[in-house]
Amino acid sequence: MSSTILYGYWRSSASYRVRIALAWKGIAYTYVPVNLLDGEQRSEAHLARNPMGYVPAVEVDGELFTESLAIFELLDGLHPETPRLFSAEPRRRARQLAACHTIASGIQPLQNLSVLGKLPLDAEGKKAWAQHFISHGFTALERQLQAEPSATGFAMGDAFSAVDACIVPQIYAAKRFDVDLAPYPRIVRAYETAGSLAAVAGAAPERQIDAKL
Ligand SMILES: N[C@@H](CCC(=O)N[C@@H](CS)C(=O)NCC(=O)O)C(=O)O
Repeated sequence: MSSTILYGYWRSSASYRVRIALAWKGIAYTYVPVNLLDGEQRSEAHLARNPMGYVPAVEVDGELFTESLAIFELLDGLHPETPRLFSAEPRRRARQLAACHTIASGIQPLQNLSVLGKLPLDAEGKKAWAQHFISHGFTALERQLQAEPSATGFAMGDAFSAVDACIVPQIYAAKRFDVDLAPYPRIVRAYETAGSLAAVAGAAPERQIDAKL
């Protein structure tokens, strides 16, 4: 039987993406917390898992994988019997991947812990920085979603996808930075639709064993 380990952190949005993906696919896994506030991500043990010193890392049968979107691809490939994260149709898949990257490349890296820590700004200045980049990316993402009809409320098309797995954690981060979500009705609708799934609810930060509330 295959074994899957997720190295993550309760509040990490990239870890949250992967928790959602694993739960959506019904893949059992062991969760190993890496405490980002204590700097465990920079330990030799963790750098061997993820050379960037980031979470998540996923270990499948002893083999390590990094980058949440690459992990999504891996899970679709290894578990074809489970619901897909990315469409098999190339055009829709490209649009889904682009929307995921709007979040994973265009928003989240700019408000990551280590980036905020390097800014010569006070707490209010850092918050304004994060709000700016989240709002900029959400404006683009809202347009991307508006171009994709959905009868069910999911982000792109009628089924849950990788895009929803990226939106839920990014809204969680947006709320932490008090971003006004009113201009993004399609993103909020996707967030609420995905949030009603048990798999998504169970992946919430506050439900993880390392949560400190
Ligand atoms: N592109 C990476 C991003 C990973 C990432 O930024 N992880 C953050 C938490 S969400 C992290 O580990 N930060 C630790 C640090 O900045 O020291 C992915 O999608 O997996």
